Order: sequence, then structure tokens, then C-alpha cells
Amino acid sequence: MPERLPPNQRLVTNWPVLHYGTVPSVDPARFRLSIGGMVEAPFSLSWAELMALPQHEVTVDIHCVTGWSRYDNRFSGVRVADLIARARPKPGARYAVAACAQGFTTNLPLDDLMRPDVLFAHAHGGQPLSPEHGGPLRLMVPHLYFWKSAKWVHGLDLVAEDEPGFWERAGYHMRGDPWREQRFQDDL
Ligand SMILES: Nc1nc2c(c(=O)[nH]1)N[C@H]1C(S)=C(S)[C@@H](COP(=O)(O)O)O[C@H]1N2
Ligand SMILES: [Mo]
Repeated sequence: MPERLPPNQRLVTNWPVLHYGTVPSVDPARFRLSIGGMVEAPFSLSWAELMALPQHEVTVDIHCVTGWSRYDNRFSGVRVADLIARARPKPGARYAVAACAQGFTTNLPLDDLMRPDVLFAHAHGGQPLSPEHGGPLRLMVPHLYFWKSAKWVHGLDLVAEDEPGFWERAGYHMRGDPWREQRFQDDL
């Protein structure tokens, strides 16, 4: 059987809450999700518009760089690939920066965001995401370390060159593949 736990991770059954700063309160009535940067057709969506789009469900394992992993998390939301396609990336766009409440950012290769199990997630286990876990909306990028799954996300900016986000500027890896243990900037 293929290994399910990435190297030097330990399994937890609780769901730790981890982030820099305090938990922001995001009002869905004022919420907008914006897709912009190096795209032909930038747009933004209200909460109602987001919820009216095709919804998808994934059951995924999550892996935090501090060493805990949690299996079988059921998330629901909108495919990031669908929204990126709708914005029509310009030819040179290869990376994206996710923008969140309180100025938090994280950078990702566009190829990683185009995978079908990558969501703008608004529910976990069929319940709305709690504010501590990033509600109303977070990125869910299960194949990378969990800091890439930005909580309280409200924007995605496509860019040509990879630009470090919040944790990446603090020394974390630009991509963060848990199977290759890409934890810190000097890891290959
Ligand atoms: N906006 C924001 N998102 C964030 C972080 C953060 O500091 N700010 N921390 C990341 C880290 S390091 C982890 S492990 C996960 C934790 O998500 P959880 O609290 O739902 O377990 O959120 C990620 N998303
Ligand atoms: Mo983390």
C-alpha cells in the first residue's frame, strides 16, 4: 500500500487551530472574492454569487509543517481552477498570491492551484467553516503543507514571478510539498 503519512509527520484526530494574529470576523454580506492580476478578465463575486456556482466536495488529508497530519477531512466549496479559467490567465501568468484578512498572503504555483481537489472551501464535514478554521472562506490545497491553505481568503492575484508571502518571507519554502519535506527555504 502506498504510504499515507508524509515523512516526519504524526497523526492527530483533533483539529488544531493555528494562525498568526487574531481571528478576524468576516461579514458574508460585505464579502467579495476577487480574481485579478495577470488575467484578461478580472472579476469579483459576492457571497451569494459564489454559492450559486457549481459546488464540489473533496475528502482529503492535511499536513501542517509543524508536524501534525489529519486524515479524511471533507471540505465543500468552489473549484479554484474554475475561477482561474473564468478570469482567463495571460500567457505569462505562472504563480498566484492569495490575499487574506489582516494582510496575510501566501504564494503558490498556478499548476498547483489548477488541480481538481483544490477548493475555495466554505464547509467542513457539511457544516459552515468556523471563524477559527478560516470561515467564511479558505483555500484548501491538500497536497501542499497546510500553511498554503490560506484562511479568510478574499483574493487571488496572478503573477509572472513567484513572490514570497507571509510565512515564505519568514523562511518557509516557496512550494511546500510535504512528500519532499519542503519545509524551509533551503530544502530542495
Ligand atoms: N490567513 C491565514 N491563514 C493561514 C495561516 C495564517 O497564519 N493566516 N496559517 C496557516 C497554517 S500554518 C496552518 S497549519 C493552517 C491551520 O489551519 P487550521 O487552524 O484550520 O487548522 O492555516 C494556514 N492558513
Ligand atoms: Mo501550519
